[in-house]
Amino acid sequence: MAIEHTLSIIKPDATRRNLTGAINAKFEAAGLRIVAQKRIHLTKAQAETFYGVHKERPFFGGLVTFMTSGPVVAQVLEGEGAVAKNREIMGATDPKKAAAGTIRAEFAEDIEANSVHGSDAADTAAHEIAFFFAGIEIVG
Ligand code: RTP
Ligand code: MG
Repeated sequence: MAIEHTLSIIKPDATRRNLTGAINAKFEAAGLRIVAQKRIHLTKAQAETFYGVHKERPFFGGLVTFMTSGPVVAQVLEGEGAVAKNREIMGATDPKKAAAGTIRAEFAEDIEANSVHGSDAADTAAHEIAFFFAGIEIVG
């Protein structure tokens, strides 16, 4: 399988509980390399743009409020089949449905405050990485 890059975000519920290292340990144990990383506090406009695909969904307003409620850690993960592998390590959106051992099963508070974001396909990964990082910041 090809080496891919995917965009990951450690969400405000997880940064607040000091879980950045524990989550990164899971990525690294699974063979994903963190090739870029930065801690930022998203503005409302930035969160609305990033999650624009969901703007008609009933949870959009709550999601934007949550994603701007504290700092996030945006990161680029590199590895074989990184997009699908990261989604597997994250687990289902709703932590009640997430498989044992996944990040969301272990750390998420609920379906909204679910600790991590991960790109869902190669094309969205490229778009989402470019939203947060310049090429010069990605060091494999
Ligand atoms: P993500 O985009 O953050 O990686 O999560 P995902 O693909 O598993 O879930 P998605 O359907 O794309 O939803 C994006 C984020 O919106 C919040 N959400 N809240 N209250 C709700 O019913 C609800 N549903 C989704 C979650 O933070 C979810 O990760
Ligand atoms: Mg999604």
